[in-house]
Amino acid sequence: MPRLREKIRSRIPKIRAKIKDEILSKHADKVVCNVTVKQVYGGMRGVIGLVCNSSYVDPYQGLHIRGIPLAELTDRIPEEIFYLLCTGEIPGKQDLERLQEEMHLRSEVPEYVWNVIRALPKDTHPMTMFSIAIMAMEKNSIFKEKYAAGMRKADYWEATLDDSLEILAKLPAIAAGIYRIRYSMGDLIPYDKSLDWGGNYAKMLGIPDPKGEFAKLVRLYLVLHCDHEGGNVSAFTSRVVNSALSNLYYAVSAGLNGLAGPLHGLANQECLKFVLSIQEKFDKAPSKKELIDFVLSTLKVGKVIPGYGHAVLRETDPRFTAFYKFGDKYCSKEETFLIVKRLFEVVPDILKEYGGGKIADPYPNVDAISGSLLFKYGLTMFDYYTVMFGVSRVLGFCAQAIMAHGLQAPIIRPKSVTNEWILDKFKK
Ligand code: CMX
Repeated sequence: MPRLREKIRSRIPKIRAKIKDEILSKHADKVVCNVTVKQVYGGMRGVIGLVCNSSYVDPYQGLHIRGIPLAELTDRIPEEIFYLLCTGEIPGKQDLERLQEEMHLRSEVPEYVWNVIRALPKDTHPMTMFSIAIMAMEKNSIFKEKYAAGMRKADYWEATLDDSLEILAKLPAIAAGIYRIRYSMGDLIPYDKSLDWGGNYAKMLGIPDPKGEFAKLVRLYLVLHCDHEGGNVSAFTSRVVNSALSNLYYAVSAGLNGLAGPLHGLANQECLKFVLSIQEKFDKAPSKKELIDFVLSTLKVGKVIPGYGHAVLRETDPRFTAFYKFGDKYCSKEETFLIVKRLFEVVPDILKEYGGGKIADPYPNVDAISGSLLFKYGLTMFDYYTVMFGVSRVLGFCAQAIMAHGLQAPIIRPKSVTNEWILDKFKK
């Protein structure tokens, strides 16, 4: 039994006691935030209605994983981050090895998953394939089986941990397999039990990587996208679905479906399209003046500048900064990266002024840069990029689900009202 399981088991009663004795017993009826009519109509932006202990996004300093700023975690590997998300601790060498062994044991993808993927039309979006692949395995849910056998509520978290390990262990092979099948890249590349999670994913994609730089980028990518609080579209969707005790296969697939939207995870695909359209128009990295004109003309036709803005952040995303450092080190001559750099020089100032300053966050988010780096290493099928984002974000979906069940969180069910209800309320 891996130490991860024991760590979580020992933490759950402590967190439950903290919530009961220090929070609910003293503050249960206190108000955490007021909700305005504008927020009710405005996508609930800024409404506090959820607890997520795995990560926190400070508007100015960005993502913190279990209280640790992301910038301090960029040299870690994704398995360490998963352990951290679940337990609040970075694993020691032995604990990490045990988790990796557990993943290796569960890594084999059932043959029928490949049959399902291959049966889909060739022009199916890779995110659709990814979501379907997870759903295809739903019959194997340990949670589902134990629930049917009368599992106690106190044990939900453990069955969810089992489902998490089953899904996570198979994700690199599934995601890489989708890449190879969808783009006719040849045979599937076998899983290598001597490699880590990210290293395996990089290898199974089959991108030539003589210096190991691509594997480094994949590990960094998987660390940077792992979690971003509980209220973003994908994490929230995944949690809502899981709160109905739909097992993790349903919840992960649902979260991925949310991630597939262009205002969320698909933005990285849109960003690279945007960068490539600049490259094509100017046939090289454009001058500052040319770029300003291009950005202004994009805004003028009512399009968003992909990769800029955020619902919570109000400063440059530290995930963007981490990729930027990688780019400066390994991709400094790459044209797509140079365009990204130049956009960073001009876009924030334009967005600050645009629409009378209506854009809350004129700075880049992670999607503004990630694609330009993948592109440099030969991962040029940019409609695939959100799949890589998804592989990483499932770490967060799983950690959040395990903890929600550990705390025996109830079904999520906010209240909605009608226009008439609102009019009536303020008439009085
Ligand atoms: N370019 C042009 N206009 C933008 C903009 C951008 N990059 N970002 C925001 N705006 C506009 C909004 O469309 C909105 O316009 P309207 O009032 O006309 O509807 C206005 O500015 C205010 O929006 P906001 O409060 O600043 O931003 P939201 O919280 O509503 O939306 C986000 C956040 C990310 C959807 C938005 O900034 C956007 O569309 N960005 C581009 C897409 C993108 O990069 N998405 C990835 C985000 C990261 C992720 O979740 O994965």
